[in-house]
Amino acid sequence: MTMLLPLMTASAARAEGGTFWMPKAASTYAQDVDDVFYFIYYTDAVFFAVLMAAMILMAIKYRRKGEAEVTPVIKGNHTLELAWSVFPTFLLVAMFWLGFKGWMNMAVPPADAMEVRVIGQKWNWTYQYPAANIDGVDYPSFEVAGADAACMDRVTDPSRDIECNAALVVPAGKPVKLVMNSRDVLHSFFVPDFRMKRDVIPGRYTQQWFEAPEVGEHNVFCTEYCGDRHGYMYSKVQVKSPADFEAWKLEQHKKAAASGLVSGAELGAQLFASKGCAGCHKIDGTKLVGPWLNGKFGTVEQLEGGATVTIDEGYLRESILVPGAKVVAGYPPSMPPYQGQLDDRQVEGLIEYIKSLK
Ligand code: HEC
Ligand SMILES: [Cu+2]
Repeated sequence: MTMLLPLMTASAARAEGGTFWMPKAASTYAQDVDDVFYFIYYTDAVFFAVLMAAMILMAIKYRRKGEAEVTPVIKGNHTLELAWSVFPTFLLVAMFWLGFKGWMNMAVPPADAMEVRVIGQKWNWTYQYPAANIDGVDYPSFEVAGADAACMDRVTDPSRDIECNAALVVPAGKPVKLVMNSRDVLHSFFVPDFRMKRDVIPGRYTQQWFEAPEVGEHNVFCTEYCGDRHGYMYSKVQVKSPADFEAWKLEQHKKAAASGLVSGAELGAQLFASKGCAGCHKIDGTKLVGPWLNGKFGTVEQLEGGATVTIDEGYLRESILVPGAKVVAGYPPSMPPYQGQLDDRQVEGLIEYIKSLK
């Protein structure tokens, strides 16, 4: 039975528009990944067939036929050796080139990509959508998280359906950038239909992007074993038409506003005042004890010692928790470390706040 499993999943994949090897391709770059896969696969298949056939034929043809037969001494053949080194080198360079090109495309999100924060946690995913101004109204950010209350008794009854985990909802035909980190251990965000997989790491931000051209639903798996209920870190990507997506998003924004939930940036603004940041940092482009923090996100910072760093989520997090790790050029290393004094939601709030300062 277990032997049949790969065959069964493969035929299920085919039924849904995939092939024997791959589930259906549902992102703009999925075909590039498949092309590299099939190029390597067929190259290997041809070499395997030729080598095995040659080996069997030679084993038969040149076998030792009698006690008296002496093994000939063969000194080598330069032409042959060069040929079988150079020819495969071209094939390897082609594999590298195809793979590298595809990887570069996947690694660099388009500038106009919509951003969603993805947070991995034992054992579910949280998706946070940023605050937005829609038709002149300011709405707070919102999140769709883990499982809803009705799903929670699955914790005591593992047979309960796990499909009630929240889904990542995105618009069709638009690039989406995921900025991901973990609240606890290493996870990995994998969407097979998109050929997209990236580790989700505590204390560091990783990114990946995708564009799904068609409306549909796709599986999300955690592919980094993270504990007992690793298999429960199951979710969906729901690709909606742009109009449906906007309607859904507006509804979520309104719900968040009605619940009085403060957005990450608002929490950050409160902390900025209450945790003493404002005593050393101004947000109007002037210097105090420390550098001003408005308009900084995405720019390049000069560090003490001559190095530079691009100000992204990872740098902000480090600057807040362990400011001594990278000291801004021209300033004393006098900022106190906030490691252990702020929880993850608070650090994220401060980062959201600093990102929002123009
Ligand atoms: C005692 C003064 C002081 C306090 C309080 C303080 N900082 Fe700083 N901060 C500094 C100084 C000085 C630097 C520049 C030297 C360095 O990089 O460590 C700095 C650097 C930074 C940077 C890097 C800025 C850049 O341009 O690269 C960030 C971000 C930052 N602080 C955020 C915060 C936040 C958020 C808080 C409150 C939770 C805070 N700071 C509290 C003094 C302070
Ligand atoms: Cu996990």
